[in-house]
Amino acid sequence: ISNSLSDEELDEYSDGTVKLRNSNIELMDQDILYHLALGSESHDLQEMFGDVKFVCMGGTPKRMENFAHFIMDEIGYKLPAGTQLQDISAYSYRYSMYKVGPVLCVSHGMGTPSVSILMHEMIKLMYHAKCIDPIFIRIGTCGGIGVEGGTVIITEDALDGQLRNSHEFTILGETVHRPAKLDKKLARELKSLHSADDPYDTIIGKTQCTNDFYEGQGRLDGAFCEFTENDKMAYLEKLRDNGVVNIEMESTIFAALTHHAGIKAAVVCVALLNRLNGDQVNAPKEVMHEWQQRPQILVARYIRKVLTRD
Ligand code: R2B
Ligand code: URA
Repeated sequence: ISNSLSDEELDEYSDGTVKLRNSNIELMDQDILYHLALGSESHDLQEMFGDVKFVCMGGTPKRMENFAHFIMDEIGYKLPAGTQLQDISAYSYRYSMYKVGPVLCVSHGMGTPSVSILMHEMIKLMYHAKCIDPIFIRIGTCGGIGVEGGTVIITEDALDGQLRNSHEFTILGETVHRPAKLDKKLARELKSLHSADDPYDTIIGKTQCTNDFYEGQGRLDGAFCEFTENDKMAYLEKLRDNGVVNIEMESTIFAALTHHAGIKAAVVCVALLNRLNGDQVNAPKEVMHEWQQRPQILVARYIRKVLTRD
């Protein structure tokens, strides 16, 4: 496995474009981004994506399509006459991708493997397109720990199932850890965009990332459960005592791969429930829909701020 650039080199020589720590790619005649239904020879990636500044990702295709329409209004972007918003990756039948000027909205599916595949291809897309300083933001849902449903949570540190601030990879049969670091300044800036008028809290805290929704998050309501309610509560309280405010399923891989690529990133999730009160996600559909707009509203404020700043 060749790493063409060290961390220091990435910082020192950066002109803002994304460097790949893999010298194999530039030696290839073409690079097919299979799961995006794009390729470096079949498409003019620089022409299509060279102006991208923000890559927003979330679990479901519908949420990201909604976000694309929402951000279009928010930044006052007009699609070229006679065109409609299109799912650029429709023919991958895997992920969905919408482009609204400088904002790419991409669905990432659930859990580490799905996000990992997408991140490799999105980072390579940024490289082929020669994007300058793209920022990656995950807009997601989570379970709160001691935090009411509807609360917006910005991740300060992403922790794995064993509370390590890294993501564990298995590469050629070997265990490799990469730091799951997010941009602290970006997290603070996002938090500062909470408005006193927002009828909900926006907080910063640690996020635990698990490989499962049920047993992996200490739920009693999966198809299997071999621990007691007391075991579960003791565990969730231990998480809380360690500063963990929410649990989801993508933050460590998202943080580890963006950090490894030298890309600034943030994770903003809305809590669907307080896990100290239960396991079932049972808020009414309309309520949940409104909650899921909250991280989008915060991220839209950030994007507008940066676009008017530049
Ligand atoms: C939050 O919600 C999903 C599970 O319901 C998962 O993708 C996550 O991180
Ligand atoms: N997503 C998760 O991963 N966990 C929850 O409890 C809710 C949403």
